[in-house]
Amino acid sequence: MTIRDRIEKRFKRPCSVIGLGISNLPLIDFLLAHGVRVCARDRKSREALGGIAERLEAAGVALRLGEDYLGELNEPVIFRSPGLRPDVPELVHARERGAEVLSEMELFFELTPATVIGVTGSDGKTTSTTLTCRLLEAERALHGGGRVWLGGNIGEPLLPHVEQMRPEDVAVVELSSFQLMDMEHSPARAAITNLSPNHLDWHRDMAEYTQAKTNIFRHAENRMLVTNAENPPALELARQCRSPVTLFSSTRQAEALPPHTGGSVFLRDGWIVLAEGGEERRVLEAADILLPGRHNLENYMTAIALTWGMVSPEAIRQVAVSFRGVPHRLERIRTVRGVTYYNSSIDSSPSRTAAALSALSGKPIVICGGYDKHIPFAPLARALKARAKAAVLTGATRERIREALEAEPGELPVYIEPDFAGAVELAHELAAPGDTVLLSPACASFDAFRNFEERGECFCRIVESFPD
Ligand code: UMA
Repeated sequence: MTIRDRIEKRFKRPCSVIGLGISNLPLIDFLLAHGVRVCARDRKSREALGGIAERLEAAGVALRLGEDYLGELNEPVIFRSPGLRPDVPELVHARERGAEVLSEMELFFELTPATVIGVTGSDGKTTSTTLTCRLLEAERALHGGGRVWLGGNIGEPLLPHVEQMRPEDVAVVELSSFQLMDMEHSPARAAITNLSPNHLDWHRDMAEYTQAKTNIFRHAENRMLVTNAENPPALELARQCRSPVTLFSSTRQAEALPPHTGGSVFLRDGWIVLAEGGEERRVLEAADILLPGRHNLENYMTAIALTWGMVSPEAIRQVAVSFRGVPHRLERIRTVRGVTYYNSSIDSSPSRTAAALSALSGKPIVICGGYDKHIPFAPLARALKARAKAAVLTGATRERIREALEAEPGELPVYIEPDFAGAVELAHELAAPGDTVLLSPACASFDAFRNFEERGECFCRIVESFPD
């Protein structure tokens, strides 16, 4: 049966899609393209959605927006956005009356013929996910094989591509606790990078957050789990896993690891070694890894364990010597005269800028602004007031962000420079040794660039041109 037949059979009646963000807008397009009728819901008003409501209406979607967006939730199938808690009373009632509640990610798992590799954890999941993808791509370039797809919480929904996927392909997905919380599928190969308190504004407590992560290995498709032997909460969780568990450690060797059912990845004589079934294999010389720090060594261990048997040491080394980090996402460009520059051009919404600010230690000078999506900037103003040293505002939204900053209590030096290159130069002039300059626009780039990559590359070029 083709995917089209499966969709037509499964979704005969209208579906509800709750939350009109990165995950669900492509989901709605996918459902519409397959003839499914959709009721789209979001707590935001029509105005706050900035053009999305009109586009959906024109495509024949029924809308329910604002305060009562969960009213009359009568559809038999309901898609939940990651940000919406699965236990809000309306969803609980819907389940009680027999409705099925699922997500874009679950439908992807259900439909994809590709082998799925999934990564979750409190830290390092984006780098580990990206590395896993890079290792598989390097192997494919060297020795052939199926296509490699990268997506999930990393920001790229994969469902729209599912019809192009083949059984020989591999899909590498980053999974958040929000996505995992009620998931009834698991990836074939799974990793939990580590566990530490996170998202406790959304999860009830640490126990709920931790328990959500178990869905990455709990369901029938799972064949292996990889986790960090040096992280007691992750190790504890791995005890619940029925598939073989591979442990990695950047401080202990195989002999010293706690008993476990799968392989071991560790350091011996400066090499990353994988031991399995009584055999040891040197995989990569740690000194070859371009990315700095122990946490990146652990990210490599995660990716190596996840792709074991799928990639050659040659492919791993190629990636190690060339991979400089996830481009445009908190990408450290250079330190010049004591000032460190980060490119996070991918941050095209206030929430992404807030996340970037909370990931950096210290208070950076932030370059913000760009294309106007007519979204509210109060959350951005709050994040900047709490975590920035100064803001340099540029692009089409500069005045709107300035107004939002003026309305927010607290002090923050604000500079306006309409031209993007001028804004980068200005941040450079303002910075003193020890400072950090962060490009995190909180807006899309279309006012001045073709896409966020072009904007990030422009930033990097200017930063590279600053004299030592
Ligand atoms: N909404 C409601 N009611 C709610 C919650 C949300 O109506 O109770 C609406 C919002 O008004 C908004 C829409 O739903 O219009 C947004 O949906 P969302 O917050 O569920 O997020 P998406 O835009 O779909 O993006 C999500 C992830 N965001 C969250 O989990 C909060 C993105 O991860 C992810 O890239 C994307 O799906 C694709 O899979 C972001 C993130 O911060 C980057 N993730 C957290 C993290 O990594 O730590 C979990």
